[in-house]
Amino acid sequence: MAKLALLSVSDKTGITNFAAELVARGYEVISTGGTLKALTDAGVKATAVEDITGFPEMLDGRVKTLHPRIHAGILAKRDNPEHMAELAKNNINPIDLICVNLYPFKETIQKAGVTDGEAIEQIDIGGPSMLRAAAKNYQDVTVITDRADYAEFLKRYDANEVDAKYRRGLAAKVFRQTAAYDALIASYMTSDAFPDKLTLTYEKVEDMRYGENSHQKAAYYKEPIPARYSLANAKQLHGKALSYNNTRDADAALRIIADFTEQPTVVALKHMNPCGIGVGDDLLSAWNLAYEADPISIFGGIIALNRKVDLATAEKMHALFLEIIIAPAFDEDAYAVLAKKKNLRIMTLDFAKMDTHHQDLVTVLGGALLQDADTAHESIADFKVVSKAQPTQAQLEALEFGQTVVKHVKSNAIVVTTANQTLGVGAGQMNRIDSLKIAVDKAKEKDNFKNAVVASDAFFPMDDCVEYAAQNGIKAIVEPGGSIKDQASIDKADEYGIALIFTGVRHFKH
Ligand code: 93A
Repeated sequence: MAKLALLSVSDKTGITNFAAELVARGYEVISTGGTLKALTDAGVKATAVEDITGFPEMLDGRVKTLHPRIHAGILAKRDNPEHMAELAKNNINPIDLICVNLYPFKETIQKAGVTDGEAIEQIDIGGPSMLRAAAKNYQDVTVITDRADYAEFLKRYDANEVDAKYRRGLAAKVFRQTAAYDALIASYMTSDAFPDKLTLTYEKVEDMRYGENSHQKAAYYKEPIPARYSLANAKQLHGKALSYNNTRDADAALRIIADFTEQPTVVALKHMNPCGIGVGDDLLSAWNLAYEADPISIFGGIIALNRKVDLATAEKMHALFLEIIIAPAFDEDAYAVLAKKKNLRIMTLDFAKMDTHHQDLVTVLGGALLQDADTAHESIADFKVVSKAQPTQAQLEALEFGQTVVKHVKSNAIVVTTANQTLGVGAGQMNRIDSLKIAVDKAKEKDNFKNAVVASDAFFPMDDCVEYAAQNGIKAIVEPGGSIKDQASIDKADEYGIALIFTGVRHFKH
């Protein structure tokens, strides 16, 4: 009896050749409607599934292969005499090879204007059933769902190396594939932002050279349909592949720059924290401000710019060692200058305000935490002056800028800023006063420090922060408030004539 192969594929790339190679190796091919047509059109001999099942395809193709003559043929254990006797009794032939790829659900839901009905119709039922049956019975059946495996299978077949280990690997691939396929359908159908099961699916982009450190292995995965505004949709035009740390830093820079749309803005970032942010009338002046904010830390930094990069700005950046430059676009001459550095990663992304609701997932040992991303934004209208001193308009603008920046800094976070430049960033200290000291001491070096204000990501637990800020010449502070010792900070502000503003919104970023 000839070996049977059932071929049923939506993506027909390479299928006629694969089928012909199977026939050449003595297989008899069974096929469903569209696949059968492709094969017979190409002159490859194949039998219609209907001729095996004795049933026509039904319900607009919803029922094609869902039949005991197919599924018993796949699932029978060849070393189980009772299984084989049952097959024989019912005149069913065992099927040795299943080659199936599924209805294009992912591609369908991405089509503009697709209806729910059209999407639902692309949920494959018969395909996954055959794949899973064959994968369960991998000891006896070879299952192929990835067309990249066609050539490998034939090679192994010829070398007599289609062994159980190889078939188990193909089976595992099937379960990953059907799990991912179902996960996407589940997420399409699920409206609960925190469902009872997190059905994630990520696709490997690439293996990375290493992880956070060279002794750690790593790979980069992306969502099957990544958000429009995400690193996964950025285009790398030039330079070395992004490292693990680059990828996280670039993501952090993109999250910050998304909060600055109105004016030309440059974000310089190191180790997930902004080291300099400048807002200017043009990109060059924004660059100058971001650079001068911290000319030391910017070395080896990640730069995000929210406008098309011009030659003058490119020349400034070219003078420095930078890891990544990402912008909506580059002027041709600007790109030419930057591309002189072989390794510099030059990337583009269509910048638009990251206004869609999104969630962040982090892992802990044995679990994961999912939360809404911190997209809250407080502007001057949300500020509540709690001190006797009233802020000037200029101070209010600086406080708003500081408030926008500080939520992107690792807690405990303090930033000292003007209305268009960070002067000092205190990040990731285990107490607030140390962050404040780092930020203020750095800011004090700057000529324009006299107009500087302080923004804090969380409340002051005692009055020492206001005291230190005041002692060093700060005139206005914004913080969420909410400490049981708020009054002590307010009294201290009044003692020094500082304008103190509460927002009521904390922005921890751990
Ligand atoms: O509609 S189905 O869920 N019902 C089935 O019985 C069935 N059998 C195979 N989809 C089914 N398939 C799928 O049809 C395969 O997974 C494959 O993607 C596609 C191939 O159809 P055709 O050969 O007609 O192009």
